[in-house]
Amino acid sequence: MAVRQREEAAASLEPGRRERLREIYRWMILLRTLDERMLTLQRQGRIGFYGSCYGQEAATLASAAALEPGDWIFPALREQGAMLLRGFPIVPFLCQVFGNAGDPQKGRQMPSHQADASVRQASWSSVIGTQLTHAVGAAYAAKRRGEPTVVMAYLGDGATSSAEFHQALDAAGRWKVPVVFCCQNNRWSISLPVDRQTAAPELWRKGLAYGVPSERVDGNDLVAVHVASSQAVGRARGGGPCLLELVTYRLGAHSSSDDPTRYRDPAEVERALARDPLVVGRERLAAAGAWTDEDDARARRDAAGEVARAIAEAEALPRPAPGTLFDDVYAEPPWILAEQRERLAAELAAAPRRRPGE
Ligand SMILES: Cc1ncc(C[n+]2csc(CCOP(=O)(O)OP(=O)(O)O)c2C)c(N)n1
Ligand SMILES: [Mg+2]
Repeated sequence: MAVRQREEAAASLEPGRRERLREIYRWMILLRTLDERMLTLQRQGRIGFYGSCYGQEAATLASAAALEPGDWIFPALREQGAMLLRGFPIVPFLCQVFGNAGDPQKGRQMPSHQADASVRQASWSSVIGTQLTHAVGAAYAAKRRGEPTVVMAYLGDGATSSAEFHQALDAAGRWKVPVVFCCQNNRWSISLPVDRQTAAPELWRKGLAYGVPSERVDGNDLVAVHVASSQAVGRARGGGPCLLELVTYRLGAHSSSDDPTRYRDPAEVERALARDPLVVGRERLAAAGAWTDEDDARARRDAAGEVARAIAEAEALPRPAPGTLFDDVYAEPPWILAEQRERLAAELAAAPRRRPGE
């Protein structure tokens, strides 16, 4: 399949899709608000680490919004916000970043690596590319069981140079499994620009080598992303894989541990800001009469209030209880762990202040 231009799709805002697009745009505002606040908290020392989606809100949310509740997401590094759109509550989402008692992962995972089976989202894969073979495995299992599940597997431009990308595409093409690969080409892999990373920077073409229908989409246009993703998910359900290259831009730092002014020309970022997905999305919706200045003001006000309330609630929670260290590993803990848990409880009861940091 050749690359398809999405301008015609971007212009089409049929009534059935209108409300969904407004909803996605509200989530984009909420995610932007959340990322800004959390990066401030990181600089204030209130959280240790944060990975932001800044500039990639349309690519993340408008693609995930094409899924049904029973479908799975195997994210890369920027798609945690999809969990919120798919119904995961914001307070436990934030508790994961604080690593506190409200964190469903009990403080054991690196911050920003949210995951929850209730919304069928696997963990952010810190090892670049490994989620792709897992996603193909999950899609293969769904196909063998005759389940209608679609798996959406995200990756960055950098991940297209990983061995797993090629293994996953090869297997998905061969087995015709229901997986949609969403490659967020944000132009950078930490400090390496995409044209220095690969001799074939039109990443969508890499899918064709494996017999996987592939196309390039404007990843900053929520309408284009949503239309392309909905079609891809529809084709995958009961059908085969496809690869979408969502062309976007990482407006922020790689993570809270990175300083892009060391390697990136600020003029490039200035140019990219003209195509900020929040700007593009607002123009798209407003041009179709689907978004007003009042809608915008209300959405921003609501997002600021909701984020502030959620942070206050999450930050007030204590650390995970030390005994939770022993949970979730064995269905029936072996005697040696049961004994250690009892000993820890006894020691803490005798000297409760000996917890580190207290
Ligand atoms: C296998 C592996 N190699 C290297 C790294 C270090 N690393 C972390 S993020 C990253 C860049 C990822 O770039 P990309 O796939 O484009 O995703 P983006 O960060 O742009 O969303 C690298 C090289 C890693 N985590 N895993
Ligand atoms: Mg990248």
